[in-house]
Amino acid sequence: MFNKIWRSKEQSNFSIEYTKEDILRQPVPEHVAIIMDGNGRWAKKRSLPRAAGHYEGMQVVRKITRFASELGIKVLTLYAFSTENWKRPKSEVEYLMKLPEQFLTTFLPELIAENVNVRVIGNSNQLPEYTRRAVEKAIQETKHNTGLILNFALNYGSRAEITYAVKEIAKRVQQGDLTAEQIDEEVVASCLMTKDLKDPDLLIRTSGEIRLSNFMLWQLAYTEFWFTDVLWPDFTEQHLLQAIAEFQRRGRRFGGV
Ligand code: V07
Repeated sequence: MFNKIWRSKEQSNFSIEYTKEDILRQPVPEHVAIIMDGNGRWAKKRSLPRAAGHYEGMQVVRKITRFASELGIKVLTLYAFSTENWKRPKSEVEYLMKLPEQFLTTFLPELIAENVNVRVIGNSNQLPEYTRRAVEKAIQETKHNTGLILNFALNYGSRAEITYAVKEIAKRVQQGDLTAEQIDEEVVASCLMTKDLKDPDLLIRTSGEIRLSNFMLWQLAYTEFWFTDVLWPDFTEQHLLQAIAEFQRRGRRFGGV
């Protein structure tokens, strides 16, 4: 309570700054999902190549992963590359595909030391060999870790995920392992790539876009949404605290009977 600092609008975009301790007094969302948008725009504003924005965005992934772990968040799902992103210029796609390897070469030892469990959702088959190899190594070397689950959505699209699930279920029915009557929400959820994860409690999207862009359509049915104009490379720990504080405030207002 006493840690809140009031600032004038000129000094900061926050009317109230929160500390980690403020936030930890109430339940923290267990699963936070983030659409990390605005890297290209961040670069453009600085007359830098788009790649510079992606690189800076990757540094923010490290920072926010550390902080999510400190806050005791159980699952952090990050939208790193969508099935739509293949439509971008070839050189940009090539740069993006090198980021997982670059990220993990320098950061995997820390992830291991911090007991982080790396996972990926999305279609890995279409990824370049070096990308797949780096990601697979991280998954293998952290698979017994019991701390934060760092879940990257990589070549992920929600409609493709749901379509795959429908096919899976159709095959089971065809084989006689399941009847049409037995298909319920639990069966559908068990065929999604998130089958071992609870649904996100909080979705954050940066950069001022107010849409889902084919991200976790099924899983976000009951999720609280928090949108900000801040570009992903400018996203700080304080922004995450702001989002969680708002999540907690909504919980207090509607959580009662
Ligand atoms: C990417 C940086 C963050 C902003 C969004 C676009 C650019 C981290 C990863 C990553 C993915 C899998 C993995 C380890 C790291 C990543 C892509 C783009 C394609 F196992 N950041 N980041 N992958 N950006």
